[in-house]
Amino acid sequence: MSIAEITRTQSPVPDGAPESVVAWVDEIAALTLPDDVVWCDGSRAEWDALAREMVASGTLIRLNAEHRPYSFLARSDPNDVARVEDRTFICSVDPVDAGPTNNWMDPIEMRATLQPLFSGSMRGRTMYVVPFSMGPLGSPLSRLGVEVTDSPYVAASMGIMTRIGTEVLSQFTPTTQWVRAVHSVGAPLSPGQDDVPWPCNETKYITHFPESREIWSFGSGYGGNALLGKKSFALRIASVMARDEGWLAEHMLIIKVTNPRGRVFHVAAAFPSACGKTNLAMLKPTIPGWKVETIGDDIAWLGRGEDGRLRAINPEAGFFGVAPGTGYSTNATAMDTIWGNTIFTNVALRDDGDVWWEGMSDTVPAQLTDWEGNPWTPASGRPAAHPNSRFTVAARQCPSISDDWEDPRGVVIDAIIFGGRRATNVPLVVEARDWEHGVYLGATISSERTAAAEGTLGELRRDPFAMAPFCGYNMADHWAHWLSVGAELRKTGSVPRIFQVNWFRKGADGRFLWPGFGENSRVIEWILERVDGQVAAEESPIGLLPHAGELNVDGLDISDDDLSELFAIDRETWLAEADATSEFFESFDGRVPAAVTKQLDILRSKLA
Ligand code: OXD
Ligand code: MN
Repeated sequence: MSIAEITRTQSPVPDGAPESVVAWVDEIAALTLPDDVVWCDGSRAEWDALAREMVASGTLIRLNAEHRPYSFLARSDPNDVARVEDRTFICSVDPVDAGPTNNWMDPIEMRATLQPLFSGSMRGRTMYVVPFSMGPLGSPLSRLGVEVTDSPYVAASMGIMTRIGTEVLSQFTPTTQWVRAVHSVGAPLSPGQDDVPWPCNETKYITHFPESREIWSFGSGYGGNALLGKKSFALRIASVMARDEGWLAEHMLIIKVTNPRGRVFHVAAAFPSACGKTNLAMLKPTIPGWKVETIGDDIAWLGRGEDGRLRAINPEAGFFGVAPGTGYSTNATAMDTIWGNTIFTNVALRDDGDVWWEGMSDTVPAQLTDWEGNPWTPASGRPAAHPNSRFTVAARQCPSISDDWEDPRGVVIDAIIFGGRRATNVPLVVEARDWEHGVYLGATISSERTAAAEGTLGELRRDPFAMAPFCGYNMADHWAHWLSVGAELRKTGSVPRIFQVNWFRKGADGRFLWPGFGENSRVIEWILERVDGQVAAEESPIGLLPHAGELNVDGLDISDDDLSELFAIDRETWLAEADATSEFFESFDGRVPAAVTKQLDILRSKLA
């Protein structure tokens, strides 16, 4: 036994803590050698104590309660500001199981790499043990995990983003398959050494072992690198669990939509990062009689319910939203959600003790303290808030949260939407001909890196199913899995309809053709009127389009020319896109399912 182990104090292990968890916590503590081990109970008192300690240590700044009650600002290390995709690994036994869209490393080699990094990495710190549930407690769709972390910021954030603590521990049974998540900022303290407000390490590893359902994250305290319930568990590991168990873990928001006739629908929608998912999740329709309520803004777990229908839960309990660009004119609901009880990270601080970021208000404050803690004025020539600065807030605080957002059975999904950021080619909305065509639309989600010149195709950044950074297994197998889920759903005759949307198409003059934001409700209207059998659609080579005049543009200032450009299909650029897609499919070494490549043949023949 090492000296560090002898001097380590340990908070009592909660009564009834499962043996497998206790044994694992002991094992990780023996490796990382924290000074203390604290089991989080998830209570308010515990969160308050964590916040108090972080204010005392300088990790959090308490905001002026008059403006932002019980809210805090964290400033990260300037080198630890975002997810690090090039340091994110899928360590499957067989490299083919990671596929060409992931960084792969042999699990034995990765364990050997991580061992010396984690050895003693928590010295001088407290290790928090955070039992958490992804999904409502007790839902058949929920899954359990335990994250150990040496960051109080991560422990407190997990308490907002997931359901944590004693109640979660009571859900474990001796046979529960739970996910093991180890997180260390990688900054051990020697006796007497002063800490810094945001400890981290230049060396970073965000690693996933899909076969053993383990996550090991080293060196970063930021967002998805560290709040391991989110991208690491709920997408990368969960996508593998879902493949093995017959469900889907997807990078999708979920909304409930009520039409003027009072019919209720639920929609799941996948968009790549930075395409306005949180805005759509909190959409305020501009068209009369329509209502949108929020169930989730980032991740959906979908599975076949006992009734044979596709049902979904939001596995998270909070929002980790991008602050810049969020304001009363773009997302009033998000602004009303973050009135208080919020942790802000890397936003700017106002002189009155409130926060600010670019896009929060039309008027820019005359002076601020920027996200790095330096004085800032509009003349500084740099953003006051980091572009990836965030708010962390409980979902239940959202004024548009739906009454069924924690329904343990999940909500029935009526329509699935895939979106990308496309300057050219992709119309405002297209309906897939069938599930297989829908899978093709998901597989070909992409964004244009550079604005294309007129009549050409820009360079495409492929982001299939908006899962490129998040799929824990071979992406082509993910498409095959979608096909098999569709086949199962078809047996009971209730297959959700699939649509593709693009809010970002530009005209030849480089202008966005569609106003976006609240006006996107018009597209949701067309989609759900299709689902409800109220409108017809027109065949086109790329799918079903609204009949001319059937997209509701009442009261919208959009010219007929812009409207027809929004739906224009240019044969040449679509053939170029088909070529680019077939090149992309080739990168999967023959693993792309035949039903997906067949869609490419259908597209080409319809364009001919
Ligand atoms: C996110 C992302 O932070 O998708 O949600 O990058
Ligand atoms: Mn996301």
